[in-house]
Amino acid sequence: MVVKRTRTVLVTGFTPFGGEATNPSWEIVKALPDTISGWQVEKLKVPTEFGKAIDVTTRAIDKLAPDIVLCFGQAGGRSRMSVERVAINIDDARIADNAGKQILDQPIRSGAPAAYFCTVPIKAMVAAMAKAEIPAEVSNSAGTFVCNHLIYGVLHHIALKEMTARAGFIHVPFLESQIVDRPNTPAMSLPTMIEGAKAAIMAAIKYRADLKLVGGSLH
Ligand code: PCA
Repeated sequence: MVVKRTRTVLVTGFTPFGGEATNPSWEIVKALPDTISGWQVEKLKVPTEFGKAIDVTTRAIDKLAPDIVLCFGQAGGRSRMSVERVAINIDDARIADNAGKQILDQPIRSGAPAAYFCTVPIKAMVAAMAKAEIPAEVSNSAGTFVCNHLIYGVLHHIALKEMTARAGFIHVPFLESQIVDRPNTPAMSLPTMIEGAKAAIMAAIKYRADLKLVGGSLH
């Protein structure tokens, strides 16, 4: 007998940081439905802290064995939903994290690869959001703060443990409430970003469900 297990996508969002009252990434994740395209959607709130962010997320990966891990983070100043292509092995923080730690020019994992490519279908995810009339783009840098740190740690963990999970990261703009006192700064509404997240997740699920072989082409 073939037992078909429910497939799972783990989605994460961050706690507010840098003096903000909210973090759109967690607001988006919190509002997602519990199933998308028949897959289970597991939601995790991640602290904006070096080290701890990776620990909390990799523990959830080990527990849930998700087929897809999609992390969200705020990128204030960006005007579009940005699907990240790559994570680099460096911490170099402009501000302190939520534990008061400001790491400068340190590798995340010494001796580990300089970078990992995200393993979700980034172009298909951008196209799915564009089709839903939501501004989206591919981004070639997730920065060098806790967001890049987290996705690097997740991709490294999956590689070391030889898991089949695919992982990616989406940076999102500020919410309107965050730019009230910031003229000329882009923002996006929460409902729009939730729709964008759903479209991106559906595209990642479709790709993962169609994938016959581990390690197939990404586009
Ligand atoms: N954005 C930060 C960390 C947490 C978040 O939401 C970043 O871009 O690194």
